[in-house]
Amino acid sequence: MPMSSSIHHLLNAVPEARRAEAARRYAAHGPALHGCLHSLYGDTPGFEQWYGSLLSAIGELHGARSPALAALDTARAAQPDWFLGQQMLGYCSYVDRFGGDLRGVAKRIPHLQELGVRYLHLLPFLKMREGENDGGFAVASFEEVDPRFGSNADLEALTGDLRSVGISLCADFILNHVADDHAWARGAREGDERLRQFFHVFPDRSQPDAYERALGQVFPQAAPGNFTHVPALAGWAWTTFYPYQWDLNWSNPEVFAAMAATLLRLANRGIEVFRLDSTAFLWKREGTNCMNQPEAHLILQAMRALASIAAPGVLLKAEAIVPMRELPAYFGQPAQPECHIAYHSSLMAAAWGALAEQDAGLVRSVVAGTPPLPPHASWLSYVRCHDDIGWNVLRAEAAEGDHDPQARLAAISRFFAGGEGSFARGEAFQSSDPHAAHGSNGMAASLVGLEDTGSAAISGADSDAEALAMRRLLLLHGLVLGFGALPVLYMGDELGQANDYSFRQRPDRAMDSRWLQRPLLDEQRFAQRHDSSTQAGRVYAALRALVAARQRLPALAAGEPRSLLPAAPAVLALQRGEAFLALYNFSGMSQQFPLQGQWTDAIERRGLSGEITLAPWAMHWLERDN
Ligand code: OTU
Repeated sequence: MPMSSSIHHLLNAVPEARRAEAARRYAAHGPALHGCLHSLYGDTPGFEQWYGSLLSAIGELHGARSPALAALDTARAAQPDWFLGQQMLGYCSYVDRFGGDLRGVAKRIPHLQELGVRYLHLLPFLKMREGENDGGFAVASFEEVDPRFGSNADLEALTGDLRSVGISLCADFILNHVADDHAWARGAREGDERLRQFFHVFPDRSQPDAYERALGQVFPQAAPGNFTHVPALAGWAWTTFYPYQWDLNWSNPEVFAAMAATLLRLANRGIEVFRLDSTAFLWKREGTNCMNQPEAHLILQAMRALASIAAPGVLLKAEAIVPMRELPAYFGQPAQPECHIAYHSSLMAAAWGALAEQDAGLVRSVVAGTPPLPPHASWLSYVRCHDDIGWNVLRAEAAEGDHDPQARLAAISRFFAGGEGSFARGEAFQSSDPHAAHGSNGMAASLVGLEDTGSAAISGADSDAEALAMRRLLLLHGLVLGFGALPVLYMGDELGQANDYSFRQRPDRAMDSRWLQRPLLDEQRFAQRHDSSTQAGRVYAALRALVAARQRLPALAAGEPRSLLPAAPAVLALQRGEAFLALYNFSGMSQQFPLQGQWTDAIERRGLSGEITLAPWAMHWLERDN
């Protein structure tokens, strides 16, 4: 379809006052949108007609955007770097664990403001599958908020409240799969052939077995295999994750059209950042691990193009827990961009690995190997999240120096499961083989050893242990805040909250140790946050000091230069620009570092020069004196 005729499909439903701008955006992004979709679905009979109806849907949804969101679109289209500044700070939580429901989250906004949060990622809150639902990652309907958390009106009120104080709401867009009680899945089970085509359904095991030969497993213990027999389908459904999460068939253009409209409807409710969950898995190709396939990137580039046309104020964030070499593709190319943000899961895992090894080697490899980003793009840095620390993203870095990567990562995994001499209180994830490494779970405070020092420290009996654990906690947060990304705090970390072991008594959770790091906000520690005589108060004050320092240091903005200086094996010396140096001692031993010139500690405000001593597990942010 020539561009000129297709634009009428787009503009028909756009209010007169917005048509000129919409036409300009389509002129800029329509070629990429059409190109990606033609590459994906051009062989489908009636493709151009399908494309025209897609544009009509996009135009209608663009036209339905509120004036406030349309204004945000215009402002952000004019300032594409709006999310790269050193003031940007994220916070991630579950709705119920942070505020009970969406209205309760609104009451926590002053806490977010005190922390300096500008971006709030609420974990899944749309209507989720009844019963087991993978913490909400099994979506039963994209069209309504889960009644336990409130209503669509509550969501729109919350996004309005957040926007009014400069906080952007991020939500999971779970586009790889839907719950087996989603209307599409129900329809397929009831014999609707069109809806059956929304999924990958095989009549017998021949093709699943062929695929399985090259596939990995996400939950090898709790949900082995990637296919589930569904009697009502008289076949095997593709289920990368839990059996009740049915992978969508993205080779079907109807799936693309349905999910594109879903994203824009959610954007019109005020969601400003979409966390594209499991986005590595979207395209299946026999003989591969069905991750990071070229067509998956075309799908995301098409989503980016349509968002740039219909809702340019929105960001797309790739949740692709894959080796670092695979990550640049998720940003696309300047001429055909993909996602604005991607999780730097290798940096997160390497930082924890360095702590276990008391050697900065892994994190140095990852920082040195972090590829440059296209314009208007950023990494997301984080210490912990609701998921496991996935060790296999580090196989390449762990092999450096003639190490056996499997053995090296297994040793790290054992360390965080509380192995010999470890300060950590964590658990292995989906692996009972001590010589294998899949993932590790635990709250940051528990993994750094703060959990055991809580009570003793108050009595002073174990204050050294608490002080060392506190340094390890701040070391990791200092790296995440100093690296040059959009850093995201995980709820509870600001209070030094420890593991929640109650999942073991829940039959629907006991098989998934990720629930260790999904506690309710500890109201007692929350009440202590301003009291430095308490452990929670000491953590809160120290973290806020780091955030405050970062806010006034332009060198710490996401896009500012990053370089490594030579240092002892246990020390990461990260320079940002010409006048900022971060030193991180990943060991329990004091380390020396030769400073060149005069510097001032950005937190302690004292002068430093010459050979300085880094205390065990210490970090320092230094500003060069003029
Ligand atoms: C993502 O998971 C979510 O973050 C998990 O909470 C969900 O269980 C999962 O998708 C299914 O929706 O890499 O890209 O290792 O850390 O599966 C998918 C387990 C993911 C998760 C991993 C992650």
